[in-house]
This record gives sequence, C-alpha cells and structure tokens, in this order.
Amino acid sequence: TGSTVLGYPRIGPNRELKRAEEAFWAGRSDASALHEVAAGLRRDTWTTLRDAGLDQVPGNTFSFYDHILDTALAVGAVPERFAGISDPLERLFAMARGRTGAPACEMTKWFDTNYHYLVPEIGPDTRLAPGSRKAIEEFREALRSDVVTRPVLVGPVTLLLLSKPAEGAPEGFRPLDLLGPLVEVYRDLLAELADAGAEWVQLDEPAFAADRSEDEIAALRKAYDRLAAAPRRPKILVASYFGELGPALPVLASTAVEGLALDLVAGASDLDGIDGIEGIGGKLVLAGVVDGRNVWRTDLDAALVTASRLVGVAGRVEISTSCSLLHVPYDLSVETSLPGDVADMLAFARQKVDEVVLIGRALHEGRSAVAAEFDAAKTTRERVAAAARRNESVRARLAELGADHYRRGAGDVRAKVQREALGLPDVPTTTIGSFPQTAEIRKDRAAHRAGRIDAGEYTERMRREIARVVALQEEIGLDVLVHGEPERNDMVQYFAENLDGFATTELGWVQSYGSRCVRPPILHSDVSRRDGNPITVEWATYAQSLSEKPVKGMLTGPVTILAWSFVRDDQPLGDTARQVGLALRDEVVDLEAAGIRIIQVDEPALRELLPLHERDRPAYMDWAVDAFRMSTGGVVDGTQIHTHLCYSEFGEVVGAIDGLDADVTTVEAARSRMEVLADLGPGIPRGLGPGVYDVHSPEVPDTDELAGQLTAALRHIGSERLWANPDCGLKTRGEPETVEALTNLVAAARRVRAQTTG
Ligand code: THG
Ligand code: ZN
Repeated sequence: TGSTVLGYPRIGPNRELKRAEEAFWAGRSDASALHEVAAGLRRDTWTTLRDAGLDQVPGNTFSFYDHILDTALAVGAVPERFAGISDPLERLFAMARGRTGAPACEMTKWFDTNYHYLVPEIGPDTRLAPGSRKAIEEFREALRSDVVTRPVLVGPVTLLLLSKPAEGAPEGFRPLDLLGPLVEVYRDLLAELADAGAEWVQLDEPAFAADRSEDEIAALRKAYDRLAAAPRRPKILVASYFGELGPALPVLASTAVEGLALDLVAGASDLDGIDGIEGIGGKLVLAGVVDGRNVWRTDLDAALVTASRLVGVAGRVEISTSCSLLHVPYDLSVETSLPGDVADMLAFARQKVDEVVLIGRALHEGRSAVAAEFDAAKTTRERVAAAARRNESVRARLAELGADHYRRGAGDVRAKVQREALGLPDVPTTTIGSFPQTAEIRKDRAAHRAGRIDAGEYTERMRREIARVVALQEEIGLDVLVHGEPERNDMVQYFAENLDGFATTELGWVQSYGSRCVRPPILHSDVSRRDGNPITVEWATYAQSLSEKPVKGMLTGPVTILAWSFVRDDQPLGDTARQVGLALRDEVVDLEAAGIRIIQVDEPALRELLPLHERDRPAYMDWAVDAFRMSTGGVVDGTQIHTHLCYSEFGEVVGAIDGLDADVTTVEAARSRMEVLADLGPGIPRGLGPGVYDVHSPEVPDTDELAGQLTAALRHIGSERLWANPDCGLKTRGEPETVEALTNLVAAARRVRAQTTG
C-alpha cells in the first residue's frame, strides 16, 4: 500500500493514562497498575494502526509525560539535581513535576502547537551516554504483539536546539556544542535498535521547519553524515514538520539517510524545485499530505495530486500525515452530539489513518482501486462546502468597521481619566481571574451538563460561589476583584460553547502536557454570539453588585480563542480572528453598559501563534493586534482594559503587546525575577503587572519575598504604573495556599506603597 503516520495520541481514548497517572501520583495506586494501563494503551495503538492497513506503524510514540523528556532520558541528559533518584519512573516524574529541593524542568511550547515539552538541560558536564532503553523495550514489546514498529526519537540536532544550557554552564556555552558526543550516543542506540530487529528508525527534526542559521544547518549535515555512517543501524527516516525544510532539504538529501518525511500541508513549497535536488532520487519520501494538526477531512484527490508530484522524483513515495497525530483527538466516531453537517467535515486521528491508507492505495494501485471511497468522500466534502458557513450580517458589520473603531484615546489621557474614575491606590492588587476550582464546583457543572440540576439551581449554586469568592477577596483586601470564573471549565471551551460558528466535542481530548488535556473547540463557520446574547454579563454584574470595589469583567481574547481551537482553513486566519474580535467587542460593550468599569481580555497565546519564520511575523502581528483592538476598541476612555499574557519569552512580541494598547498588561514574570520589565517597561508605556509569584509552584511566597519582587519591579517602572498580582490564574491551586499567598501579596503592596509615598 505505502502508508504510515508519524505518531499517534497516547493519553488513551478515554484519558486512561491521565487517570492512571493521577491515581499513582496521589498514592492511590502503585507503579505496576500504571504500567499495566500503559502497556494496554501501547498494544491497542499498535494493533489498531496495523489493522487499519498501515504499512508501517510508528513505535515509541507512547510516553508517560513527554517524548522530548523521554529522548533526553534515552541519551542520559539528566540534570544534576535528579541524578540521585535511582528508580527510572520516579526520576522521570521528578523531572516533569519537581520534588522538594529539585524543581521541575522548565516547560515550554512545542513549536506553534498547544503541546508543551520539558526543556532538556545540557551543560559541558552533562555525561551523555545511552540511558533509558524505552525505545528498544517498546520495539520488543510491539514485536510480541506481532507488530514491527518504526521507533520514533527526537533527532539529535532538534534535541539540542530545544535544550537550554544547564545551570552553571559558562557564558557562551551552547547545548549544540555537544552535538559530537550526542551523535555517538545515538549511534549506540541505533545499534541496539538494529540488534532488536528494527528495520527503520524515525528521527524527528522539526527544528528545521523554523529559520535556522548556516551553522545549524551545517550541524544537521554533520550529524546525519555521521549517523548514516554507523556500522550497525536501521534505515533512517528523518522527519520534519510544521513547515517547509527549505535550505535543510538539499542538505538532508545529500546525506546517506534512507528516507525523508515532508510536511506537505504546512510546507508544500518544499515540492517546488525538489526534482533538481541531488540525492532525492535515492530516497524514500513520505508525503505528509494528511494534516496531523487539524481536524478537517482531507481532500483526497488534491492530496493524491500533491503526492504524485514526487513520483519519478523520489526513489519511492509513501503517504503519511504532515506531523504526529498527537495534536488531534482519537476518534470522531464516539462523538454523538456533533451536528451532522459539522461531523461530516471532520476527521480525527483514527479517521486520518484511514485517509492515509486510502491515498496510499490510490498512489500505488491507481485511483480506480479506491474510486468508490474517493468518490464518496468527495460527495461529502462538496455537500459540506455548500452548507451555510457564512453569516452575512457578521460580514456586513465587519466591512463597515473602520480604523477608528479599533482606536481608543491617547494612553496617558485614559490613564488620567481612569485614575479619577476608579480611585485605586498606587500598586493596586488584583488576581488574574480564576479562583481555585473546588471539587464541588466541578460536580455542579457536571450535574448541570448532564441535566441532573436545572438552570435555576445551577445559577443559584454558581452565584453562591461567586459571593463567597468576592467576600474572600474583600477580606484579603485586594483592590480589584474578580468573580472567580466558577462557571467556566476552560477559558476557550467556555466561550466556544456560547458562540455560533463553533462546535465542541465530548471526548475530543488532546494532550496539553503530562496528564493535562484540553478539548479544542472546532471553529467551522462565521462567528457571532449565540443568538446575539451576552455571555458573561450576568455573572459579572452579580459579582459587582456585591462590592464597592471594581470587579473585572473577564474575557478570552480573539487570538487565544483561535490558538486553542481547531480553526477553519478555508479563509485567512486574520479574517476569522476579526470575526471573533467582533463577537467579543459586542460582549465588551455590553459589560461596560452594565456598569463594569474594568474589562480584562486575556491573550495568553499571543506568543504561541507567532509564525516559525521571521518573514511571516509582521503580517501575523498585524492581524493579531487588529483583532484584539477590534474587541476592545468600543469602550470609553474611563473604562480600563486589562490583558494577561503567559510565558515569559516576550522579546519578539513586545511590539505586538504594545500594539494591543491595553491600559494594564499582566504577565508571567516571577521566575525571571522581574527581568522581563527591562523590555516591557519602556516597550509598553502603560500599566504593568509583572506576576510576583509563580502560581504553578505549591510553595507559598512570604511577604518579604513579594515585597522584594515589587521593589525590584520599581527599578524599572514607576509606582503609578505598577500592579501587584500573581503571574497566572489560580484555578489549579488549592484554596488555603491561595488565601495565604494573596494575603501576603496585599501586605507586600501596602509595605511598598508606604515606602514609595513616605
Ligand atoms: N486552555 C486551553 N489551552 C491551553 C490552556 C488552557 N493551553 C495552554 C495552557 N492553558 C495549558 N495549560 C493547561 C492547564 C491545565 C489543563 C489543561 C491545560 C487542565 N485540563 C483538565 C485536565 O486535564 O484534567 C481538563 C480541563 C477541562 O475540564 O476542560 O487541567 O487553559 N484550551
Ligand atoms: Zn497566565
């Protein structure tokens, strides 16, 4: 047939792995129970993929937490602080989650996806050597299920490019400096895989889908020349994805590796001129024509045409997904409440495997061999394309909105009006929005969803919780309050459920990090508020009715809603973003009209959608900023707009953050000890709330430490611009520690205030 996929989800179709891990972490079950669940999931994946008709099944796609961490463990890259932990599973979880005295490895975004990996730490003293034999053991395990897998590892160059220098590494040290010794370790691992019977190994080098220097491309050549020259090894498939390989393609083609996997969805331009690239004619090329990151059905005929361009150019062509299917849910067929026409647009991981197999057969046996399936898929696609995805009134309103609808008064004028209107002290204290979600709230939400309690009872219970959280904040002495968001499951899911143009799934879970998952909504049609109704106004006004202090209205911004959804690909992202921005604008205007004086529009994902290539960034920032300003541009000067951003690498997006023109910007900064303010202070000449403690850490910060953070911040910006707040929402924290931390935060702000005014 000629088909494979680059990877598959691993959390379990019903999040079995999540449950097993969380039970293990909580001490409710032992390691053997966890291993049993894991083995079952692996076996199911292998046999499912084999039985679906794939030629080759990827191996080592299972992970207890993160496959980058797994690869780091495979090459012995264990930071010093975990070296003393001898049990491999304990050590893996310690690196992922931290333990007393040994903070977890840093977690960051996997390219421009919503998946997070653990950042390997590499220093001159890192003793690279074959470590965990996971890839080899799982290969053998699959053999026992009669499946010959193609083990997948992160490639050595990408592994180092994603690593950070270990603590204590000398100035100027780059992890890439260890490429030589690392490649020797990979050679050892390859030999072991060959001994175990592996015919192929897949080495993922997605770092080369981003802009890379000549040095880095030279390192790629060196690494693969050396790997290919290994005396005992499986055939090597180098996979790149999330964009085109560009200049790295001829380099890889010139090495003696046997196969290349190309992302022909995000990187179709690699096909241009590929026939002139030396070495391609001798290689297996996997044509990644089925989108591994989105949920739309593939246009099978178009995919076949694309893949056919490689026939006669590559030594052999097979069909694949553009990247691992890790980024999409398991199975569409278990979704019973999606509208029929929406379901017909979709393919999840299991369906994409079928598509890959079909296109593979069409390529190798001729389209006529699968004509019935191709024609049926085409009919469905055409019917769905004709279905009503357009909302003409949304389009007409957008066409009417001119530049002045995006623009507010001058920042300093707004600041003055707001100071008078709100009467806040210097260094006001606030939180980011969510409060700890108690088990009871979760139960209430579930009961409501299942119809066990009616809307009236549900509203009553949520109001009780809001009242409790408002009273708590009054007691703590915070200056700007929130309602705590008990009615929200996930900040994107919640809005998607209340907007037309979106569908939400019941079981469409996708791993975000470790055991944590999200259910990305599906944005399939033009967007507006469901039946034009306000979404958050009643909750916000109820909370405001309980306090003299300002209560913030809380919304998720357009860029973040896009970033954390599966988004239609039949129009430019910027057009979709403006539609979402318009729906939010209606909500912002309604909140203001209802007496809410501060409105926060969160954009934690602003950085995450930043294109991998520099050349694409200005256009992205333009539409991202436009969409945000569309959503916030309808209020008067006296209404204060806040925004919140996560992830501390703001350098590249400072211009865009400034462009958002929010009155107050709160950011994650606790771990970088206010250093971010060196950039943000001058770059964003308005209110700033650098998070003064890390909400992801269970430790409660004391008043001295918090006052120290605020004092450090005051070296960069004046007290009239500084806000005091945690660095992110509090929903995953426990209540007692939250109360303690916020109490200390209020004390710290008061102390700093007294010092600056006195
Ligand atoms: N929502 C969405 N995407 C996100 C975040 C989010 N991506 C980035 C970041 N935040 C990821 N962080 C988390 C944190 C917690 C959880 C998921 C992603 C989480 N999920 C619950 C779980 O796995 O048990 C399920 C949540 C639910 O019921 O919907 O805890 O905030 N979209
Ligand atoms: Zn945050």
